[in-house]
Amino acid sequence: MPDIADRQPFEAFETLRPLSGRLSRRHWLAGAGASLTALALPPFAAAQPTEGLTADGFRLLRARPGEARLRGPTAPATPIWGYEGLAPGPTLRARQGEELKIRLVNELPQATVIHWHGLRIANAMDGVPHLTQMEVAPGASFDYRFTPPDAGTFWYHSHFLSSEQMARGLFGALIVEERAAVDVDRDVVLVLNDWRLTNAGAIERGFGNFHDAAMAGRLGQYITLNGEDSLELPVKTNERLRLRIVNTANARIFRLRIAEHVTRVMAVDGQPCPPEVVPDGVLRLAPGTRVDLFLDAALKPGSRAPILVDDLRGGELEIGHLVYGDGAPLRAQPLAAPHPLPANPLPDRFDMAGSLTIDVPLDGGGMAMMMRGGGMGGGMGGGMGAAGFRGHGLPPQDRIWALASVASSGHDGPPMFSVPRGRTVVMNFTNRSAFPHAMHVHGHHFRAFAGNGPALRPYWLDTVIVDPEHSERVVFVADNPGKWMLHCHMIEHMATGMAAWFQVT
Ligand SMILES: [Cu+2]
Repeated sequence: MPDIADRQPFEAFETLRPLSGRLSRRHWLAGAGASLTALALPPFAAAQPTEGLTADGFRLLRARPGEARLRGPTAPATPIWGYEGLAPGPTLRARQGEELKIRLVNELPQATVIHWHGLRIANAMDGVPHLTQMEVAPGASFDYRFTPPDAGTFWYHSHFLSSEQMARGLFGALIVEERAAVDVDRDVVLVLNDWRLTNAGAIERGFGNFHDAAMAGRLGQYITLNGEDSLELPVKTNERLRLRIVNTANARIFRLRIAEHVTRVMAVDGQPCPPEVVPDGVLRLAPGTRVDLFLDAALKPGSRAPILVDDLRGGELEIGHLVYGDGAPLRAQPLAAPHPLPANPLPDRFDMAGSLTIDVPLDGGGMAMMMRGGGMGGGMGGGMGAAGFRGHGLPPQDRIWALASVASSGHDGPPMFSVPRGRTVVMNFTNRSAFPHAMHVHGHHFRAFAGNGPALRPYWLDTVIVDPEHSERVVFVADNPGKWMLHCHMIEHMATGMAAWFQVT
């Protein structure tokens, strides 16, 4: 069990103990000649290009089979499913307050839908099968159109059979640009994912198997940035980069750092926060979460600095590098400390006295019996037996996890709660299982309390890590009418009961 008792003031950025210094050489082959294909864009590029749109103004997003060179440029490509056949899919760019029109065309052999993670948009566009729309059959299409209220870093992914469809590659970043330019030299999207591959490089099957579901979820043994085995990100001395990091993995929590650089968090889960230098440089990123960093490239021309993630065994893996050009610095000195990003129009007046408070214990999974000394009601006998939760929409053998003692598909049965629009909701998540969970609320951002008192942490979230034996108390104004899902973003946990929905009327 990791020691997570000592909370940093800036809780998302948990300190990682200094590591042994031995770096994996997994990528030693990939350094020379690796492609320079970071998704780097000029910071003030036009939001959505108008070319390539349908006659009625939609951008086509075809979900279809494709190939990706996940193991480097020389290894055989991996057959994937991706938007436009790419994994990650194309980075979509929108402008705050302007309508985005996307036509999903399903060229897969399965039905699918798209969920727009973190976007506070109309419920009918949220992309949750049965709750907000029916799944889109093979050969069919669905028009999504919405106006993002918030500028920031978001992402999109399949929300149908997602243990399989996300593991096959159906995800991508969605950037909503601020109305006014942000003072950075470049805007770089970094999509962080893990993949479980066979020796031959195919996507390993066994999606949603019982072992994954009852344990940490599906973890992959290959880690990519922007679908590349070893990303080379070119930089210039004294350049300021905005790095938009997105964790699209099914279940893996990454600890990520960029060696030899100071990084400053500017936004979390798409929402600006007071700029804060990351303690020890290590970000802890749950599945589904995003962090916007400003990085001032302070090394000499010709330098290289690794981008590292933990390997879950106390070591680190190199997954890419900042590669400094040999030319002159971009400017003589790095830029001064940045101003905060402009705030988004979030509902931040919490009526605590009139709030609806919901206790949501998180139960189930393997090892619960062991951990709880055999006495936990919802635990799994011998670590792997039937959990015995009552449930909605799931057969008994798939009821491995529960929210508030109910194992649900997340769209069947009654809502966990129903509130009138505008009411403040407090949710108290208590993790009584042996695994961390990443609790995600659709259609809303929330604040987390700093402890048992009234103080709030200085940032907004749409997904919060709840560690074993810990609680997280969050608050939001239920201001978005509709039927919204609430679930663990370890996708295999979601698919086996750790899901619910609530209604805002
Ligand atoms: Cu979970």
